Amino acid sequence: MLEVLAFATPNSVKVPIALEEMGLDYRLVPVNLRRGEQKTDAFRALNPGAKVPVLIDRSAPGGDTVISESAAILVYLAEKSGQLLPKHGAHRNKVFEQLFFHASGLSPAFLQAFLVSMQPSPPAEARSNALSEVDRVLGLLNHSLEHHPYAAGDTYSIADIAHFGWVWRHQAVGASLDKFPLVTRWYDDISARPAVVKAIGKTLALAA
Ligand SMILES: N[C@@H](CCC(=O)N[C@@H](CS)C(=O)NCC(=O)O)C(=O)O
Repeated sequence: MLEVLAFATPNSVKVPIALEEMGLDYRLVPVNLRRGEQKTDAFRALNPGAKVPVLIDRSAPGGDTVISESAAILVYLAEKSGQLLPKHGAHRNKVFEQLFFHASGLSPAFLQAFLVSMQPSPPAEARSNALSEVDRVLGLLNHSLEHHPYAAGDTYSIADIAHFGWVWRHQAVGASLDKFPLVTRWYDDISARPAVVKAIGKTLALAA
């Protein structure tokens, strides 16, 4: 059984989406960020960075495996299940390209816009700078989708799941997909996948 320490957040939702898509058994363990549970000694022992998600695999060969960083968790699960990450070739390289773009570009841009939007009276310039960076990364995703239906190629992969986690929260950060028709098509397509619907329901229930 896999355990996922998570809350109703964009980085968390990626993990149950992957697990539902892969058909792996798992248990969600809530870490209530509103109550600061990510800052407890017990949680920091699992992730000194004090952030969700964290995956614990108690059935890993060689003993318990604990992993943080959502993109690393997605790679771990893809390799464990043999799904959503090609084993060789150009498509695999493109999945990693998108995952690194996600971790270094798209995710920080959305996080910054989210943090600005949480301020009681965000300075107009900070808000506009944050949203223009979100538009830049969405433009890059839109550009990738001009060449193929999914972020890294012709088939759905963990790169799509990584991007989807944050794009799912575009309204909360004050962004719009209107200028990005291919991102809109991709987002609608992924939102309708049964595994995604199920994972979102379970993730939102963590904050209920
Ligand atoms: N790079 C990390 C970011 C994780 C992250 O920022 N998690 C947020 C929720 S989406 C969190 O735990 N925030 C709690 C805090 O900052 O105190 C990943 O991809 O997993």
